[in-house]
Amino acid sequence: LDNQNLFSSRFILSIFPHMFDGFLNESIIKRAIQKKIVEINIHDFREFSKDPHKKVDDYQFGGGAGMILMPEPIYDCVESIRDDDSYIILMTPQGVSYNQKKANELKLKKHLIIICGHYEGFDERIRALADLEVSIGDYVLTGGELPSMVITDSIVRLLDGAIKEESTETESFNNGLLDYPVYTKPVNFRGMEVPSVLLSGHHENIKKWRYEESLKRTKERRPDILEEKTYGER
Ligand code: 6GU
Repeated sequence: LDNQNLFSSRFILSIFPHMFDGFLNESIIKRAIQKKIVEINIHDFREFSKDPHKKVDDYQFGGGAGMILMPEPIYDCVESIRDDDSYIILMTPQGVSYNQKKANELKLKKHLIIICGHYEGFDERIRALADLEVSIGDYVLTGGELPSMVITDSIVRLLDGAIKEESTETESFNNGLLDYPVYTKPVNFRGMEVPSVLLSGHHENIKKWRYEESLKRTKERRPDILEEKTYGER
């Protein structure tokens, strides 16, 4: 069997490396790093600035408000870590919308480099470095750091050994449907009962109930993904 991710590494470029402290040091991500399922390195491209004050941004030509990230520190930083396998992502609200399908594609990349912009924008020539520009949704954030954590989280949990296999197989979006409702103890909580079929021990009926609930929930909440599932993938 070809284990796609026996070892994979991700390099995140950001001038705010401490934003990643909590993310890398808790829960599933921490464990995946300890288990050597993934290696994640944060590179502060400010260290590549040749300016005596470690400047990485400047005013824009033509006039206008806001500071723009300069190309050189980012190019120098990328060139210090890239190899033939590197796949380079630029986080920007102008990028393609991120989704589960993209996560499944990106988990196959052995060596990801994720560039986080910050401030008002980045020099257009930085785009030439990227294989892909990614946005995590139609709203504006102060920088690419949170988005880079969002995509890293979605990828790491898919890597072999990061979490129990079953949980990624049945979850929302993977079969193109939202999750069915789940319950744990107690059977009666403040008058709200666990559906009796789940207590029946009848596996066929449980399976059928879950599928129907998934379908119902998807119809109610996300008819858009249901249509994509029915008509989209030919
Ligand atoms: Cl990738 N960056 C920023 N700054 N804002 C965003 C985004 C990225 N995705 C959605 N909003």
